[in-house]
Amino acid sequence: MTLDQLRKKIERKDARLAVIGLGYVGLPVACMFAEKGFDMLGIEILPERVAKINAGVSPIEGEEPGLESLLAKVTSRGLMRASSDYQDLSDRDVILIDVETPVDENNVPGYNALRATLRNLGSVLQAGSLVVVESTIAPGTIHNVVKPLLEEGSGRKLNEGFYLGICPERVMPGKLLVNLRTMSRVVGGMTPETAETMVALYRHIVQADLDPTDSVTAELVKTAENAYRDVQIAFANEVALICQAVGGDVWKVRQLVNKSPFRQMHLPGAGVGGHCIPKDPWLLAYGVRQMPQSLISATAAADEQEVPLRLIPAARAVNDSMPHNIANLLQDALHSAGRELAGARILVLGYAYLEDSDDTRNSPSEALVERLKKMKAEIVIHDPYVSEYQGELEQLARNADAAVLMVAHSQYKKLDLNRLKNLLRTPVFIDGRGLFSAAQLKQAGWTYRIIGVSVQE
Ligand code: SAJ
Repeated sequence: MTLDQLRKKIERKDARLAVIGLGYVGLPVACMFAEKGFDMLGIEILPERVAKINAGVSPIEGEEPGLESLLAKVTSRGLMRASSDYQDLSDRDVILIDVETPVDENNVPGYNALRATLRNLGSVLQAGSLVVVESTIAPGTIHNVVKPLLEEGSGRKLNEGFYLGICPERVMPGKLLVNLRTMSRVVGGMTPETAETMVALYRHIVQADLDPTDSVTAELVKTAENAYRDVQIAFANEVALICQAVGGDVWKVRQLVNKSPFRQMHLPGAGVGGHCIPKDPWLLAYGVRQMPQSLISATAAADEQEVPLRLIPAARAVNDSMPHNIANLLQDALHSAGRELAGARILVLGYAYLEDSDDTRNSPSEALVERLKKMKAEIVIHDPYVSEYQGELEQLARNADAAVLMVAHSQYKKLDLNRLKNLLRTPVFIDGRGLFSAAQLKQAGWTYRIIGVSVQE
């Protein structure tokens, strides 16, 4: 099938689609195309997820408005089905890949899930089909990893036997469907005609801009937009540490800085977690290491090709240090209250990585708890969204020697500081997200520390 024939099939909604990886991105994408009337096959390696999805039950935790009902609708109407068998892909015209792309302890993406997916897909890939990677990948990965594996596996040449592109997602837990519908997307094709065909596909589910470009640009945009956010947050965190040291209040400083035109200082806090921000800067950095010579501009002198990455690693180091800063504030406050950290009972408020979410991936609270345990503290954790920590807050607070607020869950904004203080053995409060003012905590009688606020005792 030629690209032109494929595009016509897509426009008529006759193209048979598939999504590999029915996680927090793949599942809503599959449902949205199915809802538009496409024949959708979802490939998922976990049998229990396949069974749940075919029963119209979403396996995704947390509040995802509309997803459960949409999944039930498209499965009950037979528009979408899930399978674990890659052979089922042999009649698919378009295959979207939404598998995880984590980095290892050396911040290098192993691409194990992606490579396995590509090997399995290559062996069943139908001639003339279009493969689109939606996962976030380092610049150069389409050229260096995806293209070779698909050509080897299928025995076909790119742009002759199959077509290839990348269209990174811009979703956020809690807003999966609305983000997919309303956020613009960069559409990177290995040829301009492929990009145009991809635009025809995504036009069915995306109401916002679809920006056609090449694959390297698409890889760069996705990783750079998240590296940008990480650096911005790191700047706010570094200013917070400076304020703590020199007698400032970062929350006031930030408010006044942002009155200056073209300033948008982000929120300092107890750390940066999640599935995107801690990982994507390293994918951007990795792109420099894996970019083949052929793609580096011929004019670049040899030494220029070793791009000295200083800002991205430094920002990651600042953000990763914030849970340790919280531990230091806690130790300092306990000393003021005549307590040692070793043997103290610490109530951690919030274990998710993000306010009003149940997602704990790369949670700063995890790093804090690890550090406090090393310092011989006894830990109790509360989180209204994370199932294993949904205990009774006041029960958990009894006889604690400190409360450490790590996540700005809405519930915590309504904490009765007076009532809570009377439950603790030692009234120490560490505010890692700037939810409360020094005046509020002082008035309630706490020994307190607030991130980015110097000690006013
Ligand atoms: N955080 C701060 N200060 C800030 C903002 C966030 O400390 O000013 C922390 C959060 O507490 C959290 C982490 O950073 O631990 C990440 O927060 P996030 O708001 O960036 O939420 P994510 O991880 O879900 O980011 C996603 C990203 N979207 C995609 O990758 C498609 C990100 O690019 C978006 O900017 C973000 O959602 C969003 O706000 O939509």
